[in-house]
Amino acid sequence: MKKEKYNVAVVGVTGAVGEQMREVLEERLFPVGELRFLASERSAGQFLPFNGNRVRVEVLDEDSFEGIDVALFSAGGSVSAKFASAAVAAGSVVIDNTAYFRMEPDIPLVVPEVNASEIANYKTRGVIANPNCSTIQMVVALKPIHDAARIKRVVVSTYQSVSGAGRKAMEELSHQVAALFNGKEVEKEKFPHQIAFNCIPHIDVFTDGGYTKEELKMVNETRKILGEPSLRITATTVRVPVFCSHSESVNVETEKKLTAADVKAILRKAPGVMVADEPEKNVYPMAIDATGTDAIFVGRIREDDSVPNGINLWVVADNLRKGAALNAVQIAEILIRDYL
Ligand code: L14
Repeated sequence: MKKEKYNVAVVGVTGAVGEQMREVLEERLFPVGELRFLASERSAGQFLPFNGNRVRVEVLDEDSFEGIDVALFSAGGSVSAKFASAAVAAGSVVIDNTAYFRMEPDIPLVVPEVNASEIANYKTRGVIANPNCSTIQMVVALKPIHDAARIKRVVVSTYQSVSGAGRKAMEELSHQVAALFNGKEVEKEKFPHQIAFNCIPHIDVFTDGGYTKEELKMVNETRKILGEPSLRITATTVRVPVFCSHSESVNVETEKKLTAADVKAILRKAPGVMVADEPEKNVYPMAIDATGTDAIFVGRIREDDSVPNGINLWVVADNLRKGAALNAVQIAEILIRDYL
């Protein structure tokens, strides 16, 4: 018999994504039975609001998952590495928002608008991986184009907000801006350089080939989610002094010719996508408009005449919501509807 309510644990509940997890669960009326807020010793003991109640944050340990149906993890890869197995052993399904499990072949990597049917494969390991924020917003826009005309190659450059690096990183941007206006020394900790009034072409760590891990995540995760292991795709990921929402310039080459009008029509019908493309009225997607919303905004849709079948897109979404918390909760909704 189907349960009416599901016991949910949120790991990393005090973080920037954890906060959005709480909001999204509440907003979408997720049928929450028992709710367990989990965090490190440092953050435990505080109370956080949920549906008009105050929920105490408990210390995460091996015994935290007794009776939990769905465990949403967003406390960093090392925490997932250490505690996901305890959750699975307790019978929970883990939805993991870190890079830790994403590329494991027997773990589904899911964006509901693109490959919801993969959720069925949670059974093998008890874990479903939530993709990287920059990957999620791009594949939601690419999938309907791929279905219509087969994508041959993708070149993407990102303009990523500081919130992806967490609350401290957001404070760092504020503090640097204030310091500069007050003639004080800029302090830096979360980013390798001053982020205020700057662009830093460096997210996550560098690998031997000269790409950062963030760039390789976009390449490998996109291939996995689209089920195209040899898709030609290259990425440059850049941190910009924006608080929330990531923007992306995406160049796409397709097998079949699509006009800009074709692409607009395809994207207008695409699930999760909002076309914002009226250049004559200065309407195009922007980070400040996307923040706090659920959609993937696509605009600046135009033909790239430097190749036979090229299209340029500008794709913007709230990286903490669709890029993280919302995507995870959407996965949880399908999981409980179809499998638990
Ligand atoms: O892979 O610093 O989920 O903006 C996403 C945010 C990696 C770091 C991931 C950032 C993270 C990234």
